[in-house]
This record gives sequence, C-alpha cells and structure tokens, in this order.
Amino acid sequence: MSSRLPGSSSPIGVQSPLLRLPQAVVFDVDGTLAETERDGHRVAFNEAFTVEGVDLHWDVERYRELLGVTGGRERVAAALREQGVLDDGDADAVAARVHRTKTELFVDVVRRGEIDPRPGVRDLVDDLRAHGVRVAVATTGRRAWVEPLVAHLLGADAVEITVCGDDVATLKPDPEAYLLALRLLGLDADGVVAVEDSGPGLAAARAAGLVTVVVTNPDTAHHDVAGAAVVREAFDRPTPLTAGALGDVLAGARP
Ligand code: XBP
Ligand code: MG
Repeated sequence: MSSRLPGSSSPIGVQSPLLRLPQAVVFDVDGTLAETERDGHRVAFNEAFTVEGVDLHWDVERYRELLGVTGGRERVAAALREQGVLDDGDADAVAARVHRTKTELFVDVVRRGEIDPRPGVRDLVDDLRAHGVRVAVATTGRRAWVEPLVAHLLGADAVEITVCGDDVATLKPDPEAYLLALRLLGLDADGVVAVEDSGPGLAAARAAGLVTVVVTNPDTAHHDVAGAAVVREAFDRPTPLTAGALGDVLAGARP
C-alpha cells in the first residue's frame, strides 16, 4: 500500500505524469523559509557584541544595509573595518570570536522554537513532497542552527540535502553552495528551481544555472531581482505557490 499525504492525489515520492514538475527545489533559509534576520540574527549579534565587549550595535536600518554582506562572521568583520573599530588584522579575529558567541545564542533561540515559517512555506514543501519533488536547502548560514531550524520549520525528514556556509569556501553571491547542492542531489540545473529572497541569493542561484523564484520580504524588497523568473511578495498570496506552479515556471523559463 502506498502512503498519501492529506489532500494529495499522488503517492508520496511518485511524480504524477499529468503535471509538469521540477525534479527538485532548492530553498534558501534566511528570509525565505523564515524571517530570521531582523528579530533573530540581528538581536543575537547585538547580544554577542555586549557579551564580547565589542563597541557595535545594529539597528534595523543598519542591519538591512549590512545584509549586502553575506555570512555572519564576514558581516561583523566588514562592520568593524568600515566603522574603524579595529584595524584589518584584529577585525577578522574579533569577528570570529563574536560570531562563535552569536551562533551559540542563536542556537538557543532556534531550540526555544521561537521562529515560525513564512506563511505558505510549509504548505508548499508538503505539496512538493506529496508530488515526489525532492527538497534541498542551500544557505550561507551555519549548520549549528540551520539543521535544528529547518527541522522545526518543515519537519524532521522534509529536506534531503542541506548545504550550509560551513560546507563552502565562498559564500553567496558565489554559486558554490548551489553547485554543491546540485552535485549532492545528483542533478544538473535543468530540472531544478531555486527559491530565494534576496539579490545576493538570486545571483548565486542564477550563476549556478538555476531558474529562480524570488519571494521578497520587507528587508529585501529594495533588492535588484531583475534576473528572477518570478518575483512575489509572499508564498500564500495572491495565490498559493504550489509544486505545479513551480513546474510551470520552470517550463516557461526553459521552453
Ligand atoms: C544569510 C546570511 C547569514 C545570516 C546569518 O544569507 O548571510 O549570514 O544572516 O547566519 P542567505 P550566520 O539567506 O543568502 O543564505 O551568522 O550563521 O552566517
Ligand atoms: Mg536569504
């Protein structure tokens, strides 16, 4: 007997021949699966600055600017340099120390279950799985918090491949994280869709050859996302993003 998810007409893991579907969908995490940045990472960075005695504090506006630098450690080092808090050599060492503390603090936030998925994300992932579409993650964030967060947001077994910032030498907008995700999936880019929220994320996915849907949020609404196949403000509005809709996007972008 084959299992079915509620509301699904397809057995789990089997693609319907009637629908055009991607073989896999690779999701970004921060800003895409959940709005982690403003009230999550930013707060943890500020707490880490206090714990480590570093003279920085990031308000919402400043943090939004700094999101142009991907990677928490790299973001702290860039701010230390730019604000003249420390010279170059010290900036990297202090950034590494602050980032270790920030990561510990953010793991605690994740484990308390305080972060919810963006509306419609869970339904989309359930629909993909119900139709046998494989689900992966490619993020520049650290595995220590990414794995528990993704399990909390989507369920323990929802994601097959998780590529984190720890796994690559160069962070987004470099395509390395997406290329590694494709390699681990054993797929080329043709049948795969990326879902991102930001300009640097879109650049990374496109450079890996992926058709990309961008779902913006208030911190990325001003980003240049001209290269996206589709740009939306939400997963659940004006119509829910579904497995079939992502298949149509892929077919439309690759006739
Ligand atoms: C996310 C990031 C990360 C997070 C913080 O970018 O740049 O650095 O802001 O996480 P994307 P870490 O969504 O494009 O992957 O502190 O673990 O780096
Ligand atoms: Mg993102």
